Amino acid sequence: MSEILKQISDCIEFGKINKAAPFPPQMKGQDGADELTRQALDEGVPAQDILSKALMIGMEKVGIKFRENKVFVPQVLMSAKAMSTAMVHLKPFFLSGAVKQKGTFIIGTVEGDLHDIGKNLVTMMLEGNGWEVIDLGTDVKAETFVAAMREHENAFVGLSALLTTTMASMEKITKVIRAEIPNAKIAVGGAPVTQEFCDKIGADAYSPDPQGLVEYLNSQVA
Ligand code: B1M
Repeated sequence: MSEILKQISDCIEFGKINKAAPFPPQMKGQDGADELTRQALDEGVPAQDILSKALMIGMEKVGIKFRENKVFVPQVLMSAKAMSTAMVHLKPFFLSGAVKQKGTFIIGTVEGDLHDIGKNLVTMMLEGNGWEVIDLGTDVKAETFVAAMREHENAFVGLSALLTTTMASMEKITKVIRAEIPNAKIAVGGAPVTQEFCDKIGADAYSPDPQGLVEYLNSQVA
C-alpha cells in the first residue's frame, strides 16, 4: 500500500477526522482523513483505490477491534465520521461517471438499524452509474418503503442491514412490499446478508458489494 493510502487508513482506524480535530491525542496536529484524501486525489490516486485500499481497510480494522472489545462505540463513531468526511471528496469522482439516468432506485437501512456508511456508498456508486437514488435514510419502516415505491412507480428498491438482529426487519419489510406491490424488484445487501438469506425471504437480488448491485440493476434495464 502506498504511504498516503496507509496514512488515510490509519486516520479511519484511529478516528482522525481532520487536522483541527484533537482526537486521537497521539495524532494531534497531524493531517486527518479530510486533508489526506484531498491530497491523494490531487496527486492522482484513483478514487476507487482510496475507497478500497484505504477507507475500507481502516474500517475493517475498526470492526475487528470493535468485535474484540478493544474499542468502543465513541471511537467507532469517530472512525465513521472520518470515513464520511473522506467520502465527501470522493463523491464527485463517482458521480462524474453519470451519463443519463437509467432508472430510479429507492434505498434505506431497515427498521432498527442505524448503520448508514455502506448504504451511502451504495448510493454514491449507483448515482455514479447513472441511477437516480431516493435515499430514505436509516431505521426505515416497511410503510415508508411502500409509500416511496408508490410515489416512484417502476423504481427498484434496496434494503440494507448490518445487524443479524435487523435481518428479521429485512424479511418483514420484504414480505410487506411483496404483498403491497407484487411485481416489486427487491435487492438486499449488507454485511450479514447472504444469497441464501435473500432466497429464503423471497427478495430478487443479493449483492455483497455496490458493484454487484450496479451490475444487477444494469442487467434489468439493458
Ligand atoms: Co456497529 N456493528 N453497532 N456501529 N458497526 C457492526 C455492524 C458489527 C459487525 C461490529 C462487530 O461486532 N464487529 C456489529 C454487528 C454484529 C452482528 O449483528 N452480528 C455491530 C453492532 C453490534 C452495533 C451495535 C449493536 C453496538 C452497540 O450499541 N452495542 C450498534 C447498533 C446500532 C443500531 O444500528 N441500532 C452499533 C452502532 C454502530 C455505530 C453507530 C457506532 C457505527 C455506525 C455509524 C454509521 O453507520 N453512521 C457502527 C459501525 C461503524 C460499525 C462497523 C465498525 C462498520 C460498519 C461499516 O460502516 N462498514 C461494523 C463492523 C464492520 O462491519 N466491520 C459494525 C463499512 C461499510 C462500507 O460496509 O456497511 O458492510 P458495509 O457495506 C458494504 C456492503 O455490506 C455492501 O456495500 C457496502 C460497501 O461494500 N452493502 C450493500 C451494504 N448495504 C448494501 C445494500 C445492497 C447491496 C450491498 O443492496 C441493497
